[in-house]
Amino acid sequence: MGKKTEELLKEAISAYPFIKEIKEIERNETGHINDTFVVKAGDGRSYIMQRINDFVFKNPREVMENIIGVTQFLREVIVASGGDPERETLNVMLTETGDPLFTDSEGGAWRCFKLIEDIVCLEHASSTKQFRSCARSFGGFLRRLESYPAETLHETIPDFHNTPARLAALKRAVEADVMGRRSEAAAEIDFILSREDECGYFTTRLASGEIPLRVTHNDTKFNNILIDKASGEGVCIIDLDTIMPGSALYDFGDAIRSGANRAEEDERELSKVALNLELFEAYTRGYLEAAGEALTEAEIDALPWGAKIITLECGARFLTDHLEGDHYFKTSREGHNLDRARTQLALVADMEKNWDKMLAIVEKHGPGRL
Ligand code: ADP
Ligand code: GN1
Ligand code: MG
Repeated sequence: MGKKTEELLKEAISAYPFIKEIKEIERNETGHINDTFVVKAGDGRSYIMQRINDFVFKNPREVMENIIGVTQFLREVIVASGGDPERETLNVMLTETGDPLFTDSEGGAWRCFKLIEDIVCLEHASSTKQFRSCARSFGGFLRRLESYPAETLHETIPDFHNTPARLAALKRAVEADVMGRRSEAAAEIDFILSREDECGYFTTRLASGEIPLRVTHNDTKFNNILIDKASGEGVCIIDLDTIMPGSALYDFGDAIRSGANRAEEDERELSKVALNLELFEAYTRGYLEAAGEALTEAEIDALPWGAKIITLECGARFLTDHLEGDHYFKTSREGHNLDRARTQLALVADMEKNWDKMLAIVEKHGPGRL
């Protein structure tokens, strides 16, 4: 950690009076967006301190308003069902002045959560049983938020899963080519643009009402669920920065993209990238077990499209960031975002190869067959 960041982190910690003494600070490198630190206090309690990425989130206060609203709502639902609200949802800690945000001397926005203990956080699922359990957690999350007043949510990132808008951004980045990286990415650019017709899959169906708008998480990457170390069950869904009205297809899709890929998101050996169909089936079963009754038949039929379009969109986003000079996603090596884009596109290609099998799996576990 740079000296400046360490100073600013300490400044932020001092805004939280319950952290009287710092025993240990560790950086958590899992996410691509925020700066995350685990802070162990003198009394043995631990906290997550996060500096919100203000390049990505232009209005951190609105992000926190969404999170406070949603976590308070979830807390009541969890208590009513006999669950443990300290473990099953994020708990936002307030500063000495009762604020969910602390602004440091350089204008950086910080927040603090209770650390959830005895969990693991993984890049992709290690067993079908574990993935199915996590799918039930994500499906349950959608159900728990069914009656949340969607109109009170801020749109923290406009057009977050507007795939045609993502493609338009890619085209602008290709055109501008500010880093001179266009020619090495020509095959990837072609791959995406040749699927342009499919990119309106979500937007046209949401606009026509064929698929309903719901309160969705929108970033259901597998490392955004904390898994109980002992039981292997999904415990808590985290990273609530992009909770906004959206589609269940986004949430299903991103969990498959991230959790059911046989390879890492930044794997360079593309022959390792493939959709694990057993994991796809496990997730489909778990998601439908928990959310199936709330989903419409059109949504269930479209689940494979959720997986494919979200993966394609994510590939386009990584590629755009690569072309623009890596300002959005954190990178730790040269060409990191290009590598990530390549894995996403290889996964799309593998989904296309297995398309009939994906459809058959959803059909097998779809409405009336649970
Ligand atoms: P990003 O937006 O950068 O992905 P996240 O909010 O997902 O940030 O946090 C990054 C990582 O920090 C998570 O993947 C998880 O490993 C860990 N983490 C975040 N919140 C908690 C928490 N309350 N308890 C335990 N671990 C957490
Ligand atoms: C980011 O924040 P994190 O690492 O959980 C991104 C997602 C991408 C994902 C790709 C706010 O997720 O949309 O799908 O990286 N989050 C944001 O790994 O852009
Ligand atoms: Mg995250």
